[in-house]
Amino acid sequence: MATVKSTKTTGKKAAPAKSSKAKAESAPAKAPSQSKPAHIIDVPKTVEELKVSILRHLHTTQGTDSEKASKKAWWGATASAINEVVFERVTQTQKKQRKTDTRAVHYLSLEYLMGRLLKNNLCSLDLMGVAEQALTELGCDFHEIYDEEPDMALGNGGLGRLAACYIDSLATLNYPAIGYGIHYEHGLFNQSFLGGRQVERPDSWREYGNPWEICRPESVQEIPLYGYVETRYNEQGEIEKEWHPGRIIKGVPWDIPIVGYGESNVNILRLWESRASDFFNWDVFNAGGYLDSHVENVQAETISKVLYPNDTTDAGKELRLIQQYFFTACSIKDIVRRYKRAHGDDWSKFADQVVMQLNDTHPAVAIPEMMRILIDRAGMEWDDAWALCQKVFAYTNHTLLPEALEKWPVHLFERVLPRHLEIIYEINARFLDGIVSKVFADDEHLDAIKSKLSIIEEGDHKMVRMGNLSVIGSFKVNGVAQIHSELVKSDLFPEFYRIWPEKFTNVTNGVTPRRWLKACNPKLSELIDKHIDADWPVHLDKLQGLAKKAKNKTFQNAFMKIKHDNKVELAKTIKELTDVDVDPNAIFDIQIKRLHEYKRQQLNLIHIMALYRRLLQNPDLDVPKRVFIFGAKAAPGYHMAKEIIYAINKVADRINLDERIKDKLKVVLLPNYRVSLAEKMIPAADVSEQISTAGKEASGTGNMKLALNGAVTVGTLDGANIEIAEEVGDDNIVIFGLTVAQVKELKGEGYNPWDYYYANPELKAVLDWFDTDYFTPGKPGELADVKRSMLDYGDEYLCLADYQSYSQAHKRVDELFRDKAKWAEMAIINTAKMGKFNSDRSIEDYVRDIWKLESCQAV
Ligand code: 26Q
Repeated sequence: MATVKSTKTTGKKAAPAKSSKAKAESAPAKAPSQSKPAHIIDVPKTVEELKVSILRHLHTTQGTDSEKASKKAWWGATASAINEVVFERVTQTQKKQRKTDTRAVHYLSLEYLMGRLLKNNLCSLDLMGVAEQALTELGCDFHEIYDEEPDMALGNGGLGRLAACYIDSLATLNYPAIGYGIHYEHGLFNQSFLGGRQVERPDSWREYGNPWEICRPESVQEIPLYGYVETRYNEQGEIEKEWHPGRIIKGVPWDIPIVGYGESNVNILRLWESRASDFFNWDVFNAGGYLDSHVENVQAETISKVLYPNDTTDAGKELRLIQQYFFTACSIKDIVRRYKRAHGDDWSKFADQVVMQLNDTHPAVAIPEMMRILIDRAGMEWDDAWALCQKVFAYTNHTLLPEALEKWPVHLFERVLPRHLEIIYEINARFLDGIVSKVFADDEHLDAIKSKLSIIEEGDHKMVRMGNLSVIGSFKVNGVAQIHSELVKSDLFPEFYRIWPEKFTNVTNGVTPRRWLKACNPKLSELIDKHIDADWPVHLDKLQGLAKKAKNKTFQNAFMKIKHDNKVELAKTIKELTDVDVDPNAIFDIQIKRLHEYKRQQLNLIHIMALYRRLLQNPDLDVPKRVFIFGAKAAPGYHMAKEIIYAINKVADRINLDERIKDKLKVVLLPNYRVSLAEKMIPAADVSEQISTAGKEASGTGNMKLALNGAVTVGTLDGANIEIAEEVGDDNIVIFGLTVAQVKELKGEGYNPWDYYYANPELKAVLDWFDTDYFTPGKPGELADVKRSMLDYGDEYLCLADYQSYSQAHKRVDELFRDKAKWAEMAIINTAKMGKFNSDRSIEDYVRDIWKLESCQAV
């Protein structure tokens, strides 16, 4: 690697330019600010400045030099150089927000699936061209440097990635906001395959440090756990409660700057790391318990050790409840501390300044925690405290699946959070005796209604229902797509909806176009720049302007050439990861999402097997070549999901090596699906598989990312697919399968998958294949569980009922793909019509209907 050398750009300074390339090349000088405080160094803006800064950081931050630096060191040094710009903006943003003392949203989420930050931060700062040139001139391959960055995989899937998109939009739109979460030592596990079976290994994203984060010891919090509650009378003869915790845990905040796009704010994602409290352990230590104090340290540090890898509930796990309480309590203390700095002990403005968004029920324990702070700490009366609480919390529901609704055993709650359980009982009693008794006074089923609405589920094992707590304690409850929000009202919380109809609302999800188009698909972005205003990344509706080019041959060719180039790149990645050769001229049909029976990867699989069978019967069958590409992690304890992974891999092995079908069909399951792999797959997709059973997928967001990059959706009328269909029009999407109403009807009649099995010989033959050793030589029946799930176990997700329609949908895809012009037109229309699904629109919806924030630009 080279040292800094004189280049064409030496001495030139940057100015606003249309693209970062332009900026790198031409740069009139900008007068240095006279009033700049002495500590502020010039932030690197030109190629030459950035090179100097990278080299400086190679020495000072990485402790190496350009002769011997590893790629990791170059990446770290580049990130540190960029931080000079970023942290300057953090300070400006915080200063401005403190000065104006505006209302802010506090996004509470147990998950943030951030992915990598370098490329996105460069893109937001319009420094991509500058950085790429600087790294090239320093003798580095910038692609390789980008690839050094580990993904920040602090989330499972959709909900975690949504949080990441939302904090990006909040910063871009200059809304005062802070994201709170957990600083997991291990994010979502790394996945590999051994003999086709999923193997999980720990993810250690921070093993070699993380240049983006900064520790804030001055904001450490102490969090109580366990112990008992003392009830006593004060001097006025009133009852007072005091929680005597059995343990104190320390929460250490790490701040990660969230860089808004363009000239906008840099907000903060604050992640809490758990540590043993020095204060608490000192006693144990002095009492001669040196070893015991270390044991306590280990227990304390376990709290933020690892992300739970389930995307439905992990029933009754104590550590999970402690994680939830730990990060919510730290966050609320942080929020209250900041509020008190401006308002002292006057709580009257709190609800004007603070709104907390609960990302699903995971942080719902924030509600009793806030009550505890107000009553036990601030000495507020119950009614005043409750009135305040109900103005502060809003709850987003992300699922209708009954098994995914969180419940905690009462006895566990009582042991871990004794005071909170008391508060929950009190909230519940007042709710049931108050508004429920009033609204349903004349209902003959009042008792049944009460037991349904109660926060406590009665029975042999009493449970705390976090969904009910969230609805009762929040002023707004939203679903994440229109149909889902309707089902939240009609099926999930119908009685709550009767009590508070105005509480329920919808905010359809969205994705950030900065990461999911501009940064991940630079060629398409450049083409778009040439045809519409270059500010489309912040005004995504402008993509509409491409629709009028959809039939234009030159534009079609340019658009499809880029798709092809992206497919060539993905084919290389596929080769590297799986050693399978795929033809970029084939249809790239992609299903990327967590593995779950309701998402129906198994439906995709049986259809692939049917295609294979048709080809075996007639190898000359005139069908377009197809590559089916999957990316999916299964929760380590989810048996059937792991069996489906194994089945996909086994079927793939057999098909990919079968010369009889002449490469007309290929199947790959790419290992370790994650944000950075998604960024390579999505730009290369022709077809997007969104095939959940209608009514099961709350929204989906991969559907939006794929369509945005010009993929045609094959999908059910579920979640946001419905709204995508409305936007692109029926001609530009391939819809199949039962509707929500039809699913309900069929289930109501008593669904019998065997009827479909016997009625469709192809389907029967495919399912029977699972019993043989065709895909698992010498081991017949190894895949039989997958068949059983769709027959003996009742086919809960109606794969067989939807099979025929799905197969026809794919025949339609074949026909459409043969007509190159038609396909190009569809792809272009998909990109052009995705404006609605950008996360800036979602955030504006939240701001208007729920958060009521004012934008406050600091930069
Ligand atoms: C809960 C308790 C214990 C352990 C794990 C969990 C847990 C963790 C993650 C439960 C659920 C999740 C994640 C859910 C999720 O990602 N839901 C998805 O959210 C997306 C964003 O709204 C939607 O687009 C998807 O439809 C929805 O499935």
